[in-house]
Amino acid sequence: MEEEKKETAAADAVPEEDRFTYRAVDSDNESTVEKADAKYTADNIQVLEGLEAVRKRPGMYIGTTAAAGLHHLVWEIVDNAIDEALAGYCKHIEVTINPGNSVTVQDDGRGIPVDKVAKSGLSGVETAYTMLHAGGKFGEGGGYKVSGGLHGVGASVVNALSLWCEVTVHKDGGVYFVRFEDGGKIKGHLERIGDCSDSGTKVTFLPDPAIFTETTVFNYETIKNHLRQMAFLNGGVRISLTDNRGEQPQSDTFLFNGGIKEYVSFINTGKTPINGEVIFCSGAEEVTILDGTNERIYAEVAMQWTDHYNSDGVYSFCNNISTKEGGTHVEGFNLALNRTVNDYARSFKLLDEKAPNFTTDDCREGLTCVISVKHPNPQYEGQTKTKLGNSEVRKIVSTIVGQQLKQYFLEHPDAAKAVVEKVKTAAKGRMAAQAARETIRKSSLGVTTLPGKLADCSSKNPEECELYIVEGDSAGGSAKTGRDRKTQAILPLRGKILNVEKAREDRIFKNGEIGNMITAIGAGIRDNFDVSKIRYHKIVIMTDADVDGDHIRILLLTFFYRFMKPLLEGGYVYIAQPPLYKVEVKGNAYYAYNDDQLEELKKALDLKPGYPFQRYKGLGEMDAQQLWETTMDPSVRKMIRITIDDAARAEKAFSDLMGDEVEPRKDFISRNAKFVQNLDI
Ligand code: 1YM
Repeated sequence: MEEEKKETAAADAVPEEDRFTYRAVDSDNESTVEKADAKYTADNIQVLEGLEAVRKRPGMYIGTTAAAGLHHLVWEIVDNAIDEALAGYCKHIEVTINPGNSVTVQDDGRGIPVDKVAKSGLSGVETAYTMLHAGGKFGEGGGYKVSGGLHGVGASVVNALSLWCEVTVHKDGGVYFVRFEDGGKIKGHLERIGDCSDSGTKVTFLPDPAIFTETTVFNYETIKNHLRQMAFLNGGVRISLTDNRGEQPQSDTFLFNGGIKEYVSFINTGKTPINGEVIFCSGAEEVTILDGTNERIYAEVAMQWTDHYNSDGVYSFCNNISTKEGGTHVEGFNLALNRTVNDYARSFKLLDEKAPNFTTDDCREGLTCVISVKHPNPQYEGQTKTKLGNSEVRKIVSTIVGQQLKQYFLEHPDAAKAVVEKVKTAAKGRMAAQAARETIRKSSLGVTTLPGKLADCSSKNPEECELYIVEGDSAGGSAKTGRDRKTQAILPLRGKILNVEKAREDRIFKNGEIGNMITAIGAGIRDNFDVSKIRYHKIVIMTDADVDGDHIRILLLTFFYRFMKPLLEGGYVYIAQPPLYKVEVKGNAYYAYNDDQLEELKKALDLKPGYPFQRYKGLGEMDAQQLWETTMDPSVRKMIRITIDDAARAEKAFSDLMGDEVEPRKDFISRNAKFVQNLDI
């Protein structure tokens, strides 16, 4: 029985749910929207529609009813509180996970309006929570809704998908309360239940298990990561999270007065900056939107170069939503970055007159950058609707960055020169790498000469083929002898492979061990990597269960991450789990993969204290037969499948590990080592 556990190799930089961004699609109701609009403009309530629609097709509103959709409910309510903060009225947001998995979100803003809304005949709170598409603008007006993409539908969607939902508003000296049940039915109208001298909104809801059939259990880490990101993107707002489900409450508080500047520092933890502090550019521009009113588009960009070689460190957002596919804000940034760096280098004669301009990729090597825009009417495009399409944003971002980065360079000549040096090195590396890549391309086109160290398998069907990358020649020898020759290939690695996080690309290609891996896998690298060409559908990293083994494993994962990302995305990479102990009783061998198992084994076999057992210090101590029986035989082995769910999270994990500071690395390795030990319970 094969047991393969999924795990990500990542830490916690950017939240998981960034993978999906869902927005309500309301094509069915387009005509209704227009009619209703004309009728109800006075109150800005767009469509008064029941919540049954949401319960009937929850996926349309929250994307999925699996765990991501469940958490989406929290994001919706938090978004409303963040909007209130962005409007300038709220400083603190508290999220609490209650026993029983209801969630409370509380803010200290103005409180949702409690007055009657003429067109619905209900209070503002009831309107917001029971009417689909109730815009957020009844009452005093002020700041447009920027958080999330649902434009005010959030509250009613959450209510529709909850068993019950309670809203308490403190406003104008009164405490008001309303409760909804069974998917949003008002259970006694909004009522004044007391007096107060503060203001704010508190919402508690319990997701309906009839909708969330997969799970109704909230994940602390998921919520924590999301709230941290919200706190980075909305500097100055204090957001705290408490989990009261366990015996001991757990809690975290996030407050980043530096906003996205601090986000960049956070992502760069452990890396050595090239240009000192984080560079910050920001600005706003007035635009006239469809209904003739003027609104502002805000843009902020924070950036810092480090001595790393990655070129994927640009994270972009619109209205607090991650725009994974980029868009006009990123284009505007790229334009300005390219122009500013080239202009500076040329005007200070840092670039040879005859040399071609630096490319945008050259300028982005080692750059970590967060771009955040707030737009009253964002248009999303692309396959996953995570690409910002508004063309006016290109100009706004490029103007802001163009002017302010130039200014920064002029005021900080040392930083500017360091950046240009870095970009120059990147350009050189790019040219050297181009040449090296050409060599590799040719080699993978022609009759592939497989590396001499590779003991290939006989099957040519990649689906059943496995490549074991084995630490050390001696373990490699045992693996070669013990394996199933038909489906299992062995590539021994001698010592440590090059740290690709730190090394220049051209050096990476020249490294023998890496060259062997590229040829063995046979699908090229980077942009030319073609996952359909891989020669093995399982690539298994088999290292010793010690610190060196951990290190080699991480180096290999970093290599795959940088050069063959689709391998990780497709779940083709595994980590073998060799046993730690062997006990021999009456000629039979028993294996334990961790300390607990060893204890269980002693009990099960009824061994006297002091009965001898072997502790494996390395793979090399196992003979071919043992290695096969314990670690390679598909019918008994345990392996961990590595997947990368979130590129940014992994980026942080890898660079924490590979970066220049020792502490995060030690920390990660020990965490990681523990994680491996705890696996096979
Ligand atoms: C815990 C969730 O919803 N706070 C909140 C919401 C609103 C207001 C203040 C508010 C807005 C306005 C005027 C305005 C509103 N939300 C909605 C809707 N916290 C939370 N705090 N006065 C108060 O925008 O003009 C309507 S008002 F529709 F989004 F739910």
